Amino acid sequence: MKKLKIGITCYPSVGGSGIIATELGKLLAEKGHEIHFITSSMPFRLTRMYHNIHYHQVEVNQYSVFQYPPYDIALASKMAEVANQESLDLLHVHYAIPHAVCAILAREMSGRDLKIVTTLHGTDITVLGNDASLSDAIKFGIEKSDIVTAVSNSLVSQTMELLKPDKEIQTVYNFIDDRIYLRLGETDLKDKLGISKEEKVVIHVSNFRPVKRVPDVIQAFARVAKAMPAKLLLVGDGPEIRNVLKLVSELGLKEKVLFLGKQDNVEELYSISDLMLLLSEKESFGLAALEAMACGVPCIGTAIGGIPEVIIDGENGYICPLGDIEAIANKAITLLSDESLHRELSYQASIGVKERFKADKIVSQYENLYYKLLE
Ligand code: GMT
Repeated sequence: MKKLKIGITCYPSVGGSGIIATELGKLLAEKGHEIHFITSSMPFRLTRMYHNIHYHQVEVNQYSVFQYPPYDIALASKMAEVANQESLDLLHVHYAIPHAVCAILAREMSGRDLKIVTTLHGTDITVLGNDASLSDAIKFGIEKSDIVTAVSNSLVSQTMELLKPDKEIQTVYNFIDDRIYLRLGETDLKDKLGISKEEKVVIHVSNFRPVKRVPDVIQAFARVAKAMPAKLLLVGDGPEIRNVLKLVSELGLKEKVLFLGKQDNVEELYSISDLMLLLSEKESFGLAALEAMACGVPCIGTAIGGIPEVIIDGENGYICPLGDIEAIANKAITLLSDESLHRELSYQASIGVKERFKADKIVSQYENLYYKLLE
């Protein structure tokens, strides 16, 4: 099969869509394709040198005539420039707006039959899709892309319901690189974090936006901590952090909750964790739950969006109604107090993830879409 030249655009800063886009680029490069990241800054997961991965920075100049810097126009120009210079076969963009719309403009500017694959990640639909000033542009981005994928069946249905695009949208699930996400052997990390051997470790990883419902995590953990010795690891940072700090203090949990901020090697933290809580009110997939499960951590999630496609109730964790703190805490306490149940769910978590969301399998699905498009 001919090796492809692929341009990838994503939000390069911390976030599930940036992680997936970057990991996809790295794995495609390992398969011999030539990858060109066209982004506003270096994707944060691009930590080592690959001879066949190139990075093209989008530069946005600030002129006094502009009230807002013209990022979208600068991105489209860069996409067209790279497409022509490098003879790209296709652009794979993550997020309908602005990225798909910029890619459509770039195709026009390049004058070439540049193919566009768009992957929807959630926020572009579930949040922005409800904004009347943006929904037509999102629909346009979807309809004018050559292929559109979404990261869960739930996101496909929500997009169809909300925007009614005249376009087929296919589910291509997010994936996990099981060479990185696996349960690491015994370390002294628990000790270093001041967690004793008998304490259970509950973890939550997110960008602390209101949709993540971190206060629900704290409330559920408060009940767990009453029932057994336990610590809560909070990983990430974002707009809700002050409210969360306040709640932790009000509930007298300061000694039991560790605020770890943004962390790169989360697999080390998952490897000392017994349970992950993902209690969001919007979540198209829940990549953090997938990463945790690959490290053998069962998850409790809400019956929202794509979460029930990742966490299978009673098999590798539990699904609870949104905001039902009692139900969440009861499930957590049952799971953490029953060693054999925990062992079984933990085993199923890591095994199931490898079967359903293994990187090789999902990356091949994207590759097949590219080849079909270029036939
Ligand atoms: O969760 C976020 O707030 C970040 C957002 C993003 O764009 O990175 O995550 C979305 O994409 C991830 C990767 O596909 C999914 O795992 C998240 O569920 C999705 N977030 C939402 O739907 C809120």
